[in-house]
Amino acid sequence: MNPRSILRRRRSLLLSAAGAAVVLAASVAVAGTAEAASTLGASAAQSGRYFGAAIAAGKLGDSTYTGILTREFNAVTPENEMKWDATEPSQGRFTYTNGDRILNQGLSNGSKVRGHALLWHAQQPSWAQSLSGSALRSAAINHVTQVATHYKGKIYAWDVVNEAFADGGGGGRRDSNLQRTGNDWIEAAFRAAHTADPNAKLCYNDYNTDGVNAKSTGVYTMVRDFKSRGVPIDCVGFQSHLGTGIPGDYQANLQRFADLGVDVQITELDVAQGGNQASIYSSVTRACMAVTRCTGITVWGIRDSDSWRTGENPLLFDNSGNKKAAYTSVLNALNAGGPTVPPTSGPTSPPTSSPTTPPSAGACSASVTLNSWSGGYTATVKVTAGSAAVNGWAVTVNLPAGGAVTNAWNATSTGTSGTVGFANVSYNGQIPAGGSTEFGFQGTGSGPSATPTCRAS
Ligand code: 9MR
Repeated sequence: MNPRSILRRRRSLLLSAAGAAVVLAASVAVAGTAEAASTLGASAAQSGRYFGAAIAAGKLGDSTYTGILTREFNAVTPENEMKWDATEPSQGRFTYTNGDRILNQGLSNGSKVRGHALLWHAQQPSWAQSLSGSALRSAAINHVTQVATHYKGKIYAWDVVNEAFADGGGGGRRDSNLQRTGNDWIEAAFRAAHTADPNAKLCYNDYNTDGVNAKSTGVYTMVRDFKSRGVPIDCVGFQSHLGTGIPGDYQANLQRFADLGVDVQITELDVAQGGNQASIYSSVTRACMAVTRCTGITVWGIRDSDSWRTGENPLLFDNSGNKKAAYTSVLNALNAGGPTVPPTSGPTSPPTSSPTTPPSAGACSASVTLNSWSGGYTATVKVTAGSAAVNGWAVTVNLPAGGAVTNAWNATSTGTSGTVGFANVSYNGQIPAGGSTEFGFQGTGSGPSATPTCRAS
């Protein structure tokens, strides 16, 4: 959908919800403490949070722009430079020049870098737009793997998948070429990203999910399912492109996601200029500050003239780079403080240390569930311990001729075709008596038809 019409729809939703919205405080508490910091980033950092901006590589030569950037912000997001059309303009040819400029700008300023976005229905290169089925699935997973590998160890959080849920009341997925490759495309993307960069936080990011509504509940249900099945998701991004209102349950919505065990982040904040702009900015900031797992806020641009919302003046600095009232309201809300983000809420990649004293060995069994499409599949393998605890396991799968394993998660693999071996990784080798764990792999051709064998150690 055209971003303008998305925004129009978004705004009408907000307006229609205005009657139910909380009454916003007309004035903002000023911290007035010795700790009050004078820039957004420094102020956010006092509670372990970041305050970031989406930036454009083409503007880094503008000294007013970079002056505000380096003074105020301690996180950056590339507005367009890490999207699929920018990073893989023709299939298999990767271009990172502008993405790297954003990365280096951020890192050299001591900032966190949010990667945006590995897979999205929009801003796909034309070659990907014309693919479908297994060719698109493979290309998409390869894209995730290549880009996340290029930036491995440098990205604080990746928007692995952007805007995959539909608007309207259903709470279901948006139709797209990616969605038509199978409902599991999102988890396949998260698994590939986790394999490529185990230390980046992996986020799902969307708009119109800023309050409790059918769309955000659809995302919530997906995240809950991912957490229950061990799909590596660490965070959810709430874009928060707001009009003249804010959902009354904005903070409660953040909190319900945080309660699932993921971080939450405000990822693309901008607010239409009007009487309420400063107080809406303040409300968003206070909501994040009140949620322990809300790790940071990003505004979608620096000056009003940098915004994608031409003419709406939705940002914190005016066209000349002067601070607006909204800036002051955000700074005050940050300086008012909130629960500190625990340092332990870093990437939730599983521990890598191995047990030193292995428990005694026992038998195991394995079963496979396939999700197939024409020319490919993903397999989920359940490994179940027998009557004794298992300290390590090896599963053997026989693949039909012509197919190959392209990607595996939660296991190491040996071989890609014919008889393929999978073994536990450090964090899932130990299975209690009668317990089970899961690993998965993706392949071309048809999936295995016979029950895999399992050997315990
Ligand atoms: O701000 C981005 C603008 O420069 C691009 O033209 C546009 C293309 O779709 O994408 C804008 O950023 C979007 C972001 O990547 C995802 N959420 C919505 C943002 C505003 O459209």
